[in-house]
Amino acid sequence: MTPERYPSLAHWGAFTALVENGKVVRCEAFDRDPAPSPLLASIPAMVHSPLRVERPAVRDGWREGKPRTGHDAFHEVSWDEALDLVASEIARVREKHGPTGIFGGSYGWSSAGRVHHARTLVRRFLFLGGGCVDQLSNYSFGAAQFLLPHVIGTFQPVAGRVTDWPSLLKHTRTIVAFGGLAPKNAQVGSGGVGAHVLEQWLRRARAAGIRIVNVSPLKSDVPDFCDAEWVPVRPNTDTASMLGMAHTLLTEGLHDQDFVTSHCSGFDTFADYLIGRADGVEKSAGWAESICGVPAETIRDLARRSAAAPTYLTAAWSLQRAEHGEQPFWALIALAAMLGGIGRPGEGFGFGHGSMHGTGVPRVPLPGPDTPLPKNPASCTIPVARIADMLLDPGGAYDFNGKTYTYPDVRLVYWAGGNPFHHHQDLSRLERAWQKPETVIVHEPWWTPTARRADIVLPATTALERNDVGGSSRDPYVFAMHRAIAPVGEARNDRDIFAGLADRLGYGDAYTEGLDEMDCCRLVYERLREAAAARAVELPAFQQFWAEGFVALPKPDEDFVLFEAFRRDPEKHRLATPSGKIEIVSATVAGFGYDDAPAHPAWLPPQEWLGAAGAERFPLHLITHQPARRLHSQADPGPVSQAGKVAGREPVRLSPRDAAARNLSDGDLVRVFNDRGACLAGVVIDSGVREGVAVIATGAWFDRAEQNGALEVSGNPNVLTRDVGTSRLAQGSSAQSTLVEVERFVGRLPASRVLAPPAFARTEAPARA
Ligand SMILES: Nc1nc2c(c(=O)[nH]1)N[C@H]1C(S)=C(S)[C@@H](COP(=O)(O)OP(=O)(O)OC[C@H]3O[C@@H](n4cnc5c(=O)[nH]c(N)nc54)[C@H](O)[C@@H]3O)O[C@H]1N2
Ligand SMILES: Nc1nc2c(c(=O)[nH]1)N[C@H]1C(S)=C(S)[C@@H](COP(=O)(O)OP(=O)(O)OC[C@H]3O[C@@H](n4cnc5c(=O)[nH]c(N)nc54)[C@H](O)[C@@H]3O)O[C@H]1N2
Ligand SMILES: [Mo]
Repeated sequence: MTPERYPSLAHWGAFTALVENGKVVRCEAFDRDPAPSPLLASIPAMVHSPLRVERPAVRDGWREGKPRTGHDAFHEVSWDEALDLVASEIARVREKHGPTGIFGGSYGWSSAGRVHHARTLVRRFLFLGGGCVDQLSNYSFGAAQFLLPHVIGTFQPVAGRVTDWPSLLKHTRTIVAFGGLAPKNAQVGSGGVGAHVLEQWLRRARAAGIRIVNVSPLKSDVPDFCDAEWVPVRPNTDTASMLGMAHTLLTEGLHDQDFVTSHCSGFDTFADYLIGRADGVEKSAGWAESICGVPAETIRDLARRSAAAPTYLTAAWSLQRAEHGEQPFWALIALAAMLGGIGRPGEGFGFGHGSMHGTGVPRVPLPGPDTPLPKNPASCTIPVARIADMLLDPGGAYDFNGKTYTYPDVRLVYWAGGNPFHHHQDLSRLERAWQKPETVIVHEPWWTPTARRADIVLPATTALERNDVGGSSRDPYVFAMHRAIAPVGEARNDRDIFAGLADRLGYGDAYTEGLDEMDCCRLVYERLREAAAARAVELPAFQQFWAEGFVALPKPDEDFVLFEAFRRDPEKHRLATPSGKIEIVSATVAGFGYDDAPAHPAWLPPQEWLGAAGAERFPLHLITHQPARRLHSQADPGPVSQAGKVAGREPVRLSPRDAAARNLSDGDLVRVFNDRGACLAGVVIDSGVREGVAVIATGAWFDRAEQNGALEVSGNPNVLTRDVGTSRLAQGSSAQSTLVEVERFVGRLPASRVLAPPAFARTEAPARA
């Protein structure tokens, strides 16, 4: 029997789903993808997983106000019953507590298809129904998003266009990459990836003789074939290394005085800081060494080489997901300004070249396919990572980007398309906060840790069960996603679930606008087609696009160089900062008066780092980077992720010396702990890990043992991370500022329970495959 074939798309790649007897049997990578992601192999198993939520379910004990433990039993109900219940809960809370009684921020990536993008849909549903508390920004680059507008007038170089690879290849001699350039991360892009190209660009860079310097605690952040220089820096201390480089440039007269005068503001004050006029501390390379652990000679040498030949500076987003994460990004810009190459091909700075697919990939500047949101009448948002603070402290005040706000009093949490019990820091604290709302409603295809902590779980389809259009502004393809199979169990599309609820609440027509699924696909595509036409790019009609399964955008005519126009004419092309220039010193930021975000880039030690007082108890700096074998927590139970487990748990990477000091060998089961919590992990000894550093990827499904105290048994590092904002300026997530200790696990091994569905009381005999 020949399988049926359906084009589709995931955040980690485009593919054709092969279907036999109504089941997805295989995913064949898009034939124009030069380096398809191995993650495609997890899709069939996940679509037909026993962990699928098959019917609407209500948590036992919800009505009695019993705590949400993650191990509660559920009873299944009919769709009618579930929708009536949800609609009446929303109506009740809205009536009694107003729109800010409902939390609908619902952060998370969910699907690549933009018609069925769950987070967009839940906010559309709640906004049209009167509003809700929303979440601002993201976990990815929250610090940068609110700092960079003060410095360069935009945060575009983080999320949007930076100098592209063809330009770098022609002009750059050295790339200094803080946090590396990791193809593991470029596997994914929000909205999907047509062609995985980072590895190609890195190979071309190598062939062009470009030296790559990997300033990172982890050697593998740049692939071996690049033959990069590895500068193993202490985590969270990059600012010090950059200041040390800046000091070298200044004191050796290697900086571009003309550029900092003509294109920047505040350089003299910063120079005073570098030579210690303000605080009596010279930020010399020797000073930097004592903080970041990189030899002073290496720092000086890097500075001199950067000044001697065209050098491009880039930093991974991870650097700013740390306490005071604003500082390394600001320091990088100051350093690039002193080198004087901003706006010149092959020089200047960028961010995230190895953080996400598409950074530096040439593409015509068109938006990706998207569905615009209506206005939120509640006009109440919190910085995304302040969710636990909000739930724990209703009415409490907090500072954010120059203003003071109060947290709303949330009674109902509505989550669709994200997994906070994966993504948030200090999950024990979130568990406490999560007991506060009266009702938690979650849409999920799978029984994730978050679904298990909901009161009402509504089963959502996966992308392969519906028609959609996917793509992103960072990839040169747009994809048709064809419905390949019937919904699994009684799963419904998020859009249809909300339509059913809006109907019950009296605004069904406003929600759907009378459009069906295919109308929406056509609309998303047509919007893109119009935007393209406005730039003289002609895209085929919808019919043809849908039949062919994808459309390729043309290559741009010219290389893109960030800030080229500003460099050419800083008067005519002023930046959107108060001075119109690059603000090495920001009077606006200074005016906020925050001790954790001063007027210019500065070394501010985080609470937890290897130089902290008291670091003896927890002597390892924990890095929780993005997982190579999955997207966040998605498909953790799938075969690709499970094949990477060690001793059945998420691996923890340690340097040979740190492993030996604890008498640990490869494959040992360990307990990773600090005062906030503990999780199990399996040891991998890696000589490419800096001493004093432990690395656990994020995303193992959070699973709390009932015995053994608060032990987390899968290896979810967010039981260890600290839940504080990066600073009062940006309030970003600071997951990377965490100290831990590691010891051999002794005692009875708690079973993992999260890989089987929760206990059920079914309303009728189930037909669970
Ligand atoms: N310690 C630490 N923590 C981190 C980070 C870190 O570096 N360190 N990184 C942070 C970052 S940058 C991010 S972006 C976040 C990611 O956090 P999330 O985006 O919350 O992570 P995902 O696992 O992708 O969660 C998406 C959820 O949506 C569900 N889903 C998929 N498709 C659909 C659908 O069609 N409908 C519905 N209703 N649901 C669907 C999936 O099953 C999954 O549970 O994590 C953050 N957490
Ligand atoms: N395969 C896969 N790819 C992904 C994702 C995924 O879940 N899976 N998630 C995507 C998402 S949502 C995001 S936001 C991006 C995030 O992109 P990044 O933030 O770039 O990703 P990370 O893997 O957290 O960090 C990259 C590397 O930075 C290094 N690093 C950590 N702390 C420091 C530090 O203080 N100093 C220096 N110099 N280096 C440090 C670590 O060794 C780490 O491997 O990744 C995206 N890519
Ligand atoms: Mo992210």
